[in-house]
Amino acid sequence: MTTPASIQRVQVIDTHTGGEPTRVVVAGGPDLGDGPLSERRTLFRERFDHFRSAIVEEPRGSDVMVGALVCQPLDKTCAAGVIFFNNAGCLGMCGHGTIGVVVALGHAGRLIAGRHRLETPVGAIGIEYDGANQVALENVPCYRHAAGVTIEVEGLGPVTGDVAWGGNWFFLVSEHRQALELANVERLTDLTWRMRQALRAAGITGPDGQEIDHIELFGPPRNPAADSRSFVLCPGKAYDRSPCGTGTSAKLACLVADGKLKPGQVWRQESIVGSVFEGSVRIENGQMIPRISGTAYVNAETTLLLDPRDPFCMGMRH
Ligand code: PYC
Repeated sequence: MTTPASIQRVQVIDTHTGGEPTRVVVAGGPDLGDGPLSERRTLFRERFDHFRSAIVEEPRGSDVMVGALVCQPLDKTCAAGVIFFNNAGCLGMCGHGTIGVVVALGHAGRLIAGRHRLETPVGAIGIEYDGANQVALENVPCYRHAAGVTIEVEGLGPVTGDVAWGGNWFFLVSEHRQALELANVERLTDLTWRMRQALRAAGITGPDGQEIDHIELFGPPRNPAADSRSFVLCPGKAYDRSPCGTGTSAKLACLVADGKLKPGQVWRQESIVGSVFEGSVRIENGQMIPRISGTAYVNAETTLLLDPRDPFCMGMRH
């Protein structure tokens, strides 16, 4: 079979981390130059949004899919650079995605067992890889920005939560009277989406005006070995099937700030589908460094074809 030369070929490795998919672009992505990853992410956002949607949105992907563009690092102590994206745009960092990228690179023979560093647009992170499916990552520093913030949520009334950073911005709510069950995801999605809108309407942001675009609800775990169960709403309205690495980092920051967790103590966070991440923090130069570990599996290695004759080649919105 022959295919026209104008068809763009993109090599991907698909993984899932605790049920949450990551599509890792290992070849055929756009050339973003060799500047800082934060600048390359801006370039990607401004000039290659069609590529983002072609990789993660329908008809090749879905709202749940997170993409990871692997690139050359600027920081030569890093094994690779990575830019994460989803159906809503680019992410600062992505914990489940990092675990997926490491396992994908291991699968491709591009990373061996041991300690490495990965460069992301929000900083370099440390990783420890067992050479198979288990990855621990040392995330960017996490912190609680604001405690006990009350918002008025349409149809629900006042809701109080904390605003914290774990590589993305989170609003963390423990008092919500909702059952954190898969059977309840439509309601949980609707309520957390309304919380996000209420935060926006109230002008509650990160310290530099960043939107709080992830919402986390916490409740008792089902798994007796876990400390807590969570539901996490992502920016594009999909819910995270994994316990969310950046969200767990934000949770750790709040627990330590409240004196409920000590540095070095392990916290097991269960997701809405029952997958578990282990987390802990250590303090370095007064900053809280979260460590998150979990497992990922490879689902597919394939070549995506971007055929300009296809009316939905770049997704439904491009
Ligand atoms: O694991 O950090 C994470 C994450 C962010 C969005 C989806 N997963």
